[in-house]
Amino acid sequence: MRIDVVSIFPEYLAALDLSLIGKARQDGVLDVRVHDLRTFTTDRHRTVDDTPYGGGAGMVMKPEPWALALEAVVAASPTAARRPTLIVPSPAGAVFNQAMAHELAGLDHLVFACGRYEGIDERAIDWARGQFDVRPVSLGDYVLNGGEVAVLAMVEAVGRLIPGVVGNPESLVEESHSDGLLEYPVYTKPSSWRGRDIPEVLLSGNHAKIAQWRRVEQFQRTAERRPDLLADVEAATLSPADMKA
Ligand code: 6GU
Repeated sequence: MRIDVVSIFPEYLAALDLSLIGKARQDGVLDVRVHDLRTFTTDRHRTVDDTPYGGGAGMVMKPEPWALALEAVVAASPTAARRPTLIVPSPAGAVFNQAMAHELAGLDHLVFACGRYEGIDERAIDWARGQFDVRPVSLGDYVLNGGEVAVLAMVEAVGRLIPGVVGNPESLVEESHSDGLLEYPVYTKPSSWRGRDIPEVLLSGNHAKIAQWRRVEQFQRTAERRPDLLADVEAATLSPADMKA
């Protein structure tokens, strides 16, 4: 997968050299390129922002450098035939979730446009719809200063779903949100620690019983912490054993 990130703070994305994503880049599974928006300015001061028409607080990112940067990214796209997906991180976007991560993990070329200040001139976004599948995306209902931290989160969530990025693909199967529920609690040695014993069923060796216990824990946890998720879980996935907990 090819990933391009355009930002006025390319150093923010240095964390993508680390850990599993860094390893995937070294292995050639992920081709991540970070671009400094200011290299696409044409004035001496390398200006990327200006005051908003209509007034109001803060600054707005100018459309010209964005168009030049995104044109360069399209020109260098390895997917010449298809339109790359342009993700515009914004608190005004659709909320990112695991389903979206899976969807994006199936694409060949993702481009992230990191806005700062009060956002990017809307005409640049509209213009981009001519060459990209444009998707404004939010991490949740709070405000960040810019898209960079959101890109770190999204690239990690998407990247780890690409075959070959996570060493053991089985670890992707039983994790929070993979089935719409939160993950069950996990324990490791010692079996007794500071007066706390692990749940006895986990020592039983009865794999069916363990699986059933974990399923019940998933439902209890989800009901307590994220009741909103339960509405989306298919009624069909509820077995009588899940219900009686
Ligand atoms: Cl994706 N961007 C910004 N600037 N703020 C956010 C966000 C994204 N998601 C939540 N808050």
